[in-house]
Amino acid sequence: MAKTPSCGATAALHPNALLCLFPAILNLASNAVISSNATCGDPQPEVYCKLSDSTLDSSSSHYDCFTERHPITNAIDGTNQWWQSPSIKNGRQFHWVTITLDLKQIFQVAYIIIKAANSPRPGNWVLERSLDGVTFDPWQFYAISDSECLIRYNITPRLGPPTYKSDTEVICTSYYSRLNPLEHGEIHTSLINGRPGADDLTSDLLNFTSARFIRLRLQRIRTLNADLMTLSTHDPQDIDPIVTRRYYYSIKDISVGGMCICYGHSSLCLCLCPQKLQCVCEHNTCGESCNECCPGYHQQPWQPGTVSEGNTCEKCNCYNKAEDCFYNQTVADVRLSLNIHGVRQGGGVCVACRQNTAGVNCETCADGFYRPAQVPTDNPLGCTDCFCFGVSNVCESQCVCQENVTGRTCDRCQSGFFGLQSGRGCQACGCSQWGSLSESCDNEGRCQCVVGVAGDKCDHCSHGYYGFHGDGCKGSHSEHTHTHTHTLESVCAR
Ligand SMILES: [Ca+2]
Repeated sequence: MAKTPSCGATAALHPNALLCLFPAILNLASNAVISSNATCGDPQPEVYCKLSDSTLDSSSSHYDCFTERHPITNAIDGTNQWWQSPSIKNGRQFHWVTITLDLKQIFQVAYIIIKAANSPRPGNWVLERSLDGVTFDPWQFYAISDSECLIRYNITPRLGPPTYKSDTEVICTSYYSRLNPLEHGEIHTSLINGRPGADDLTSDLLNFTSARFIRLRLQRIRTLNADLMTLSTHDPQDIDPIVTRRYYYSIKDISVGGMCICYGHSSLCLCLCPQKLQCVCEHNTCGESCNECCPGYHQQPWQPGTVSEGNTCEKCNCYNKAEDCFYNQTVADVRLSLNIHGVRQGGGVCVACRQNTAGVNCETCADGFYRPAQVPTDNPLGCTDCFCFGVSNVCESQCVCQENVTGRTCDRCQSGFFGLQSGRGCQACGCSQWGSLSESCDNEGRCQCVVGVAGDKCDHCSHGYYGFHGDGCKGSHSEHTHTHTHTLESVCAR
């Protein structure tokens, strides 16, 4: 019964392949919290008889639920002590008893084995499961007869030993509600084995078998056929108690075979004591259930391990400049991300690139930084500050300067400009084309004038010179003894 999904077995046959992993199956009931809404002897002492004691005369054996208690915890204590419900001598309502197990976290349940004690197995009942303890879904129906499956549960009975046509089929069976044996009968319910997805766990089957709460809703005690008519037509309290004291439920053991949900990425489920079990994740997966890729391993999207694929999470290529990354489908579609083999495959985007790096793979430099030629992408020094002057914050070894600004760091004006100011760039020198030695000027905007020319912009004759023109000013002449200077315009006007 306790069979790990064959994925694990297949992995053993192919030790070199990266295949899925499954942890061992544990008895989850032994750590569960169990409760029932009715127990023999609670609140007052109660006498009962056993169906297996064949004679019905008053000298047959009597027992009581006082000297020996039968609390529901006996059903998971690992001993032969048992839980017992009140007999229907106390009333018809004791056909309906509910037992609930809280596994305290969500597990994948592979099978459930229930062992009766001193009574036949329950007749009609529903095995249910829940993730939240509020909404319960049926796992399987059990009925005294095949016709009861239709009458009580509106389900076509599955004849013979239970079989399953789909991963999520909920069947009704009378196989485990038979009268014999009168004591110590067993109910074996398989939730994985025998279903189509058992060999390579499907998500449907994983969802179907996931549970934190398990509920047994017992709805009808199995009776001798001879008593059936009497019991169905009379109130039990009007029937001879020798008959009704024999009808109750008893369970000496409930085993819940299951495992941590690790999505095929763990072969070990460890106790994080006191009370929690957790997967020891492999394949670079993280999370309580190995349900996500570890930080830095998001080059491909997370997937559960399968028989054919381990689906190991793949490391992002961040050139050792980032610890984490995330997966982006668009980045994958347009092939922007390099994997660790330098191939554009996957959608890993590095997060918080260090050392002034940037980009999907931390392969470029952040604004204001550059990588000198010959320095490799994974160099531990990362990128170098551009030290650009002014507003420009972009460089590729050479800063990208504002207009009229030059220098690797944009720290000086281009020829013909002066007065570099951060954010404003440089002003034109405005040197006169005819009166200047060059187009450049000093930091105050003063141009270098040819002989005989003066002014910050070299645009008029100096004292003693006249006739400002294309070749400068002429020397002093007697007829030009005036002392004032001539502007270019006044000269041209002569
Ligand atoms: Ca027990």
